[in-house]
Amino acid sequence: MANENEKKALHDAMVAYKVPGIQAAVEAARKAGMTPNEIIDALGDGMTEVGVLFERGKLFLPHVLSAAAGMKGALEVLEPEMCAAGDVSAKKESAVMGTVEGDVHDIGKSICSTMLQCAGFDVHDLGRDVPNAQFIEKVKAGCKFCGMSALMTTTMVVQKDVIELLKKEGLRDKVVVMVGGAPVTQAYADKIGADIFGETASETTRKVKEF
Ligand code: B12
Repeated sequence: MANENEKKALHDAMVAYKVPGIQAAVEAARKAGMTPNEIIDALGDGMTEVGVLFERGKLFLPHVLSAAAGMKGALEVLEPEMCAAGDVSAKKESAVMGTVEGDVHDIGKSICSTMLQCAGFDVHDLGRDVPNAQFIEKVKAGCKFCGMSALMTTTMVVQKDVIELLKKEGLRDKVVVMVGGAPVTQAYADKIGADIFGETASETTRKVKEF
């Protein structure tokens, strides 16, 4: 199948967690004609594998940090190209994105932010460990979409807290709430009353555009 070798090389370079190796695999994939989205998806698969190996004690924190740095570097390189290929004619709706309070995992959230931006959205990315009140302020300021990422079972509950806060402020009907992150499921999104659950950045962008 097309680009299967490059996909495997991207995945393997992430698992090998060395930044120069990741850069070289990205370069080779671009030369082979893979799109930025395809490259990011393959790197994301590799990052997930890094997580599994970390959980099994086969990789340690410095390795995870190095893989994360490689992923971020790749995102920076690919972002301009992604945006050039994106649907810039789309109406510019604004979206606030952030990783919830108490959680510093921001790789997946940043991928989603970048893809939304490239799809023509005006994205206000608040970063990670974002205090609940900052999401509310952005909705008050006019953001029509509010995206919250949580990577830990201990922080996914914060997504619910922000939704409750939106209700308390009378803002819930004015905003489309999106939730995501590895432990979050469609069932959980339904339970806390979110509008959109995104398992991947591509799926998130598709659902947001449909909304
Ligand atoms: C990389 C990583 C780190 C890096 C983070 C670097 C960074 N800048 O993000 C570092 C090393 C800093 C780190 C730290 C910690 N980590 Co960590 N980490 C991971 C790891 C290995 C990978 C996460 C990742 O980047 N995945 C790849 C991305 C591409 O996938 P993703 O985030 O799921 O995103 C996709 C989708 O979910 C979706 N999506 C994501 N966000 C959003 C948002 C919206 C709105 C939507 C719609 C969709 C969406 O789209 C994305 C792209 O397709 C996971 C393992 C795992 N299985 O997830 C553990 C993991 C999440 N970490 C864990 C833990 C415990 C920690 C620490 C507490 C460790 C410690 N003892 O210090 C600290 C956290 C401190 C804190 N307060 O947050 C646990 C959490 C367990 C739990 N309770 O649930 C995990 C599961 C590992 C484990 N089993 O132990 N970690």
